[in-house]
Amino acid sequence: MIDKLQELKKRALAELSGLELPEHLRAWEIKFFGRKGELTKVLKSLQEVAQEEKPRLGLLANQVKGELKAAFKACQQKLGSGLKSRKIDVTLPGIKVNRGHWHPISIIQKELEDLFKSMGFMVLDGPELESEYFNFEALNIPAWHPARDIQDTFYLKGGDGDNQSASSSLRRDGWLLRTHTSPMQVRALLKYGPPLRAVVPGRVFRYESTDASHEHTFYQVEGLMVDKGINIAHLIAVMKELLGGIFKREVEIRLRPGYFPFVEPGFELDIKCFICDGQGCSVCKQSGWVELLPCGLIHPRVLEYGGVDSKEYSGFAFGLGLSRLVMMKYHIDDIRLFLSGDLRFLEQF
Ligand code: FA5
Repeated sequence: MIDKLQELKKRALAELSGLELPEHLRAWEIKFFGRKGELTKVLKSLQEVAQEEKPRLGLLANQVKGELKAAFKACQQKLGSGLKSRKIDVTLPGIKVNRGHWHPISIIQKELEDLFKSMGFMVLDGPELESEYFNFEALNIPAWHPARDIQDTFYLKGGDGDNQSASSSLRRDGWLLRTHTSPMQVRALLKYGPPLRAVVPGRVFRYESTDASHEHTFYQVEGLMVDKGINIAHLIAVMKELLGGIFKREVEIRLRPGYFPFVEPGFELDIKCFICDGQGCSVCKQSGWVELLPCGLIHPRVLEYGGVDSKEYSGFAFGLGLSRLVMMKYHIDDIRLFLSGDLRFLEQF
């Protein structure tokens, strides 16, 4: 035990004298004086030595402890004062802090907001946690309607939703994660009334399997314009302005009939796939076209749900797939990259 104590003292002092920076002191202290430190262990083992040996060894152990503590204090003072006298070159460049930057979806969202503001549209925000009433029913999709199956939905357990409609006995009045930004059509009409021009960018959710062009969480921009005499010509003019403003080049589009219960007539506006230049790839599912911009004239029943007289007013609405638009703009070939959190991807923007 005596040899052990002497050896420990010698080694601890040698290590202490070798320390050059104040930040190393803590590690030394833990090594010898910590809860499981070397000296602590020796002191604990004193309990096991023979009774007659205890006074002598106890004295020695306490001496070693005292000497090491004193040496530690002296070293603390020496290194501490060394730090005070150390010169700091204030002209050296500072440590660069990495500043964040906008996500590619936010970049395009802001561009779109500016574009629509310049055309007199309001930019609105809507709830991501939505009632079945606004997500479906007020959009002319009652509970029995097969169109509900098109959008696989994350329903929430419990809750009564918004008790807005007394009409349908089949209505479940539950809460869900909104499957599209369209619920804001009726919410905005109820709040502001016509004439109305508004866009609503936002995150939407669908319970579906993912692939290169499908995510469970993605972004849309809803747009609507309601006034007297609004027709398809207004819709096409605004769609053209939108695509020209974002792509700043000629974009090949095709318009085909599309079915959405909340518009009549309804269209699907597709753009030629930028990833493969129309040749066919995983993003456009080998078709050469990307479904981007469903739109149409707002169904009279939806206007009525929004408290608008459909005989006096008409309007158009569109639901732009923002995530897919960003993919086309930056030639991104997999939608899953957006939420991957991969800095190698994000730092390119
Ligand atoms: C809708 O969501 C309608 N609310 C759009 C609408 C609004 C029609 C107003 C008429 C009037 P759809 O389910 O097709 O429609 O989605 C709209 C766009 O969102 C699609 O064209 C596509 O670009 C994008 N989208 C749809 N599902 C996904 C998905 N899983 N991942 C990424 N983008 C998607």
